Amino acid sequence: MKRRKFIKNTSLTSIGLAIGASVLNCEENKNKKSHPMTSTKNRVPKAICTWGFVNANARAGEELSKGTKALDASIAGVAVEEENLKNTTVGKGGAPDREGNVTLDACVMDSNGDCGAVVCVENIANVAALAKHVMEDTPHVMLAGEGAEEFGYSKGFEKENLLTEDSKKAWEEWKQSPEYKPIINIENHDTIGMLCIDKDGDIAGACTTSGLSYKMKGRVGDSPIIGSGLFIDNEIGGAVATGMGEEVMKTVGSFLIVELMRNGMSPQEACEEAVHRIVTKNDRYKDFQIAYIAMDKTGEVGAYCIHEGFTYMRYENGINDNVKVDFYNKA
Ligand code: SD4
Repeated sequence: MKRRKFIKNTSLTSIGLAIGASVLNCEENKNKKSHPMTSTKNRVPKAICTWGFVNANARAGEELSKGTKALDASIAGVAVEEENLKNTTVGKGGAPDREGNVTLDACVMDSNGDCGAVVCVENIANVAALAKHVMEDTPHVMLAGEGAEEFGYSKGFEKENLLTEDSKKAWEEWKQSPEYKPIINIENHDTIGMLCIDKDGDIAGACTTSGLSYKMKGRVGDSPIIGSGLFIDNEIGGAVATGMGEEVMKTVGSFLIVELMRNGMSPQEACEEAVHRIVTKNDRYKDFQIAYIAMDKTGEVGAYCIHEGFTYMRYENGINDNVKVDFYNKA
């Protein structure tokens, strides 16, 4: 593809997701029959996820090895961290907002293009599974707050207090001098975003978080926003984001990466370009982290971030590796 046409297509994302999506879909339809990534031969199931979430990624990989579809493997994988009380950025045990409420956000996207999301959920830990119910059992894509919770209880989800003693103690200490300053690479683990490709070659994913620690009440970041925290196009690939959600949302980061791959970039090139979009428009990038991981239809993986310290997990053929990621800020 000629460079000029490539730039024309990709810049559409900055004038709006809806317009960009429809125009790019025209391009996609034109190219559908000949797209090089649609072959389903020789594919090995694979799971990747943000940060060093060894157990979560192993769980997803084992599910894929048993033949579980990509969406259910992703949800089973991220549930490990949603239930991990020691993880203060996902699920039960997550850090609260500045008023002491733990509020969870999550979304899922399936290989057929369906998706579901929940935001500001206060009393249910497995919010990625809840997002799948929104996708499958409602006419909607996203439910928020009490409505999402009531729907969850009707589906049999347990009501639980998500604020653990440890998270409460840390919040009380924070309140002594309440400065809102998200820390780059918090303890080296963070939001979990996961992408799986199953034995049929189908790609799906999930993204789940308690969001930024001590955020304003009602704040929602990129993680549950389809196109920002997660995007899948089963003909092309998928991407997920972690880090400062506000900056990911401004560039519709995961959608951008998938569209860049559609236009011929490798997953690595696409992740790098998406980070460049952020750092070139924002001279405050030294103060926040953004990291992306992406996988294309052939199972090729890429990842890139602003600051050193981000890693991702990769499960393939029974091997679960933690991979160090190249970064932009080398100054
Ligand atoms: C958010 N992106 O709520 C999430 C938080 C995160 O690394 O991933 N932090 O903005």
